[in-house]
Amino acid sequence: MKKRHTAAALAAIAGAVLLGTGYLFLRPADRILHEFERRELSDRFHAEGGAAGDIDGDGTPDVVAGPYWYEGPDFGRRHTYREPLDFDPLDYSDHFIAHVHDFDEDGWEDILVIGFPGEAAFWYMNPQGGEALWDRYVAFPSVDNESAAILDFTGNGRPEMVFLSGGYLGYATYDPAQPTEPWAFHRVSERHAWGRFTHGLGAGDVDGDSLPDLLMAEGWWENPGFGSDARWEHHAVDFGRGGAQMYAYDVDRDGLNDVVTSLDAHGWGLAWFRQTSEGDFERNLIMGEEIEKNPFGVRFSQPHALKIADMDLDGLTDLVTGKRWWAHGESGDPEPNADAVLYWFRLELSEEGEASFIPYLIDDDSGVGVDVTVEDLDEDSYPDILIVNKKGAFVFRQLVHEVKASEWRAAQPTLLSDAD
Ligand SMILES: [Ca+2]
Ligand SMILES: [Ca+2]
Ligand SMILES: [Ca+2]
Ligand SMILES: [Ca+2]
Repeated sequence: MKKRHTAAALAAIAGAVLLGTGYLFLRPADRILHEFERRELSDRFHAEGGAAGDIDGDGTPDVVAGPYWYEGPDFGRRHTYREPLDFDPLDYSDHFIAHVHDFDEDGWEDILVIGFPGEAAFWYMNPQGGEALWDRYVAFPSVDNESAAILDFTGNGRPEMVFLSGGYLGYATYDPAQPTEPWAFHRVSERHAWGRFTHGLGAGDVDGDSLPDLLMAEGWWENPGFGSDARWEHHAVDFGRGGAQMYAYDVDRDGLNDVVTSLDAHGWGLAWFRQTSEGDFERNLIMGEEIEKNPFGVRFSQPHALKIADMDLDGLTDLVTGKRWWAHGESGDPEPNADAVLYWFRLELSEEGEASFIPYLIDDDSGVGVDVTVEDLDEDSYPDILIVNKKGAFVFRQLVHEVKASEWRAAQPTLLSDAD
């Protein structure tokens, strides 16, 4: 497909420099192409999310996809760490969100798995190499929310789980001296009518005091300090119907952290909410249901997983998301059989500080699960992507090279206003 741009449009989308002569100069950084090499690890449905970490301790990242882990750096050798099960794509797996960490501190990375929403989370103890199935321990008996998070939320160097349980929002911690004991849940909110299938959850510093707050579709909860007994104050904001992972960071670099979220995990919409000096949030649609609700005409439904990462290492934090194909089977949700696309959205700031997210298609036959892993898997500093979902398991290695200006231009998405 031939791509055309007016010079002005190209300057607007790429930050390229238009001189008075009408000749377009590209900065060296504007001639870098970011392409993704697709590697299919499996075409079976084992899980809705993967994880990365150095499982075999050889110094290179490996990847976890359901009951298997694959040896880096080429991911060619597969190992089984727990009972392998193939699932029907019309149904659901028992493995939604995973994380690699050495929970018992024996020097070998272990695997934490959050299962079907409302079910238990288990961690699997690495038997220090070998091919035996790993022993498993209950981390927490009932983890609600479809975007439960595993991260170092408290800043103590160890991962915690953030989720809903019994109608409360909170986080769970483990005791490294007793790693096989169930984790302790710390309530943050009042009790709500939240069920196991609640959508949208995230941790991020909304008010700029360096403490991570908690985000849900109905607003954010203000962290009073982890040592404090004070209740976390709820600030009501309409962040959509319930999306995926939610984030707070300063998108437009005005000194106030903003919120980035998918608007409806099983419908349409991706947006960033600009925080005003009054603490209100103004919605800026990145992608809506109508094709014209994205300046580049990109639209896809079911954005059920979202990650932030500086994909091109330009200092601005970009987005990775895609379609969760067949989330409710072949006839549920809007456009269930549309291409299972995976995109990254490059954040661009104009000199006036106006933010735009430029969509780049990575793949059209994978999409996302309930999670998407964005980490540097080949140790070249550029983030790569691991997808584990109903289509199978895939690694997308980011390849970066400088090209001629004409080749770079041809690879850029076309503005709708500029299309033939
Ligand atoms: Ca271990
Ligand atoms: Ca801001
Ligand atoms: Ca960037
Ligand atoms: Ca990389």
